[in-house]
Amino acid sequence: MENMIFKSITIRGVNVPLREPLIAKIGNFEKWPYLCVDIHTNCNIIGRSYIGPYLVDQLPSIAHCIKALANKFINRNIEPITFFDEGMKGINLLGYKGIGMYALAALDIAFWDAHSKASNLPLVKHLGGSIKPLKAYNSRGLWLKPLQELSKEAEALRSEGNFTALKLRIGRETYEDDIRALKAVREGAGDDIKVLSDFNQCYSIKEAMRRCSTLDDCGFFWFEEPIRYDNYYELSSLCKMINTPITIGENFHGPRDLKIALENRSCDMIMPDLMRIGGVTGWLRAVAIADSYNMEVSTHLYPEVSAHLMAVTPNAEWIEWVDWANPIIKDPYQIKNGDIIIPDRIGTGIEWNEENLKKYSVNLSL
Ligand code: SMN
Ligand code: MG
Repeated sequence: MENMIFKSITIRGVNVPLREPLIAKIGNFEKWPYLCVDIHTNCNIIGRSYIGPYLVDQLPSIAHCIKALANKFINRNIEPITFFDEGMKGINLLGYKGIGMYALAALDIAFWDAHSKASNLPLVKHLGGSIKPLKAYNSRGLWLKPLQELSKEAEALRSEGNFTALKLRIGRETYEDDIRALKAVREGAGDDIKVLSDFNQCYSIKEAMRRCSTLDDCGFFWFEEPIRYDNYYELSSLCKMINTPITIGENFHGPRDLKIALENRSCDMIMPDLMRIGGVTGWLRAVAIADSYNMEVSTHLYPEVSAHLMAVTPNAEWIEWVDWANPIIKDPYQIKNGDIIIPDRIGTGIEWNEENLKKYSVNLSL
């Protein structure tokens, strides 16, 4: 296609009830807020994206930010990388992290969706990769809830997609409780299940050193975010003393954060978040840096678009599977034998469940 011109944008907010509440050290959630973006073009193509920026009260401010950034590109030929670089200049005075980056990511994903649709290819093929099954772990449960509930839940979480790995939230009152939680998960899901763990930044460095040493070699597959996410220096001392891989990355705001973390040897594995890393363009740039460190890469949330990207990511490891966006997606992605299946559709394959977008609508005052 010669030219695909960006004509207008629609941004809709929703707050979608979760099947069960999320209880983690970072907060408790009963609903999950999303911004759903549609990029309209001069042809029949619509580019779509969603971001889930955690805080429903912030949806209007982020939506305004998306709209202001989008205005730069109206009536121009859609060129996602050119737009990303201009978008970065556009958020310079706001700051490269936080809502500016979320807004840029939301646009970038939608532009790439449109761009791959224009070449009549799924995003992964448009990027030069192939459609293949990608291994996923089930992350949609095992919150900080009573120990006696974990076993049954672990069994159910494993069997709903024949998963080989689950994520358990830890940082309970005592380390014995965390070990009991791990045992309960294994009882329910089987001894061969891999158990990834997430502390959600709950410790000081001293406490993290104590906890992680005690829990080291208990069989956790990784320890995620034991301390504040940006204490790279302290994270590096933790990495040196603990055998279990330390994983961070959901709080990298743009590829540069990843570079600083890796330069400082602050983790053993990474798991960037599609929104915070800067969408498709941010992801591609980030994993190129990770590759130069031979770093294994997993994902954080956004399994649908992340699956396309993991198929072109060097050293790709785990896709974090959550089904929280399923209610807003027309044909939700499927899991088979623990793998996420990229649908054979052009673009990212995301279309909206219009009924639910209406049902869970949040006013953005745009
Ligand atoms: C997480 C994500 C969303 C809500 C709470 C906790 C977590 C993860 O950090 O890695 O899934
Ligand atoms: Mg996490």
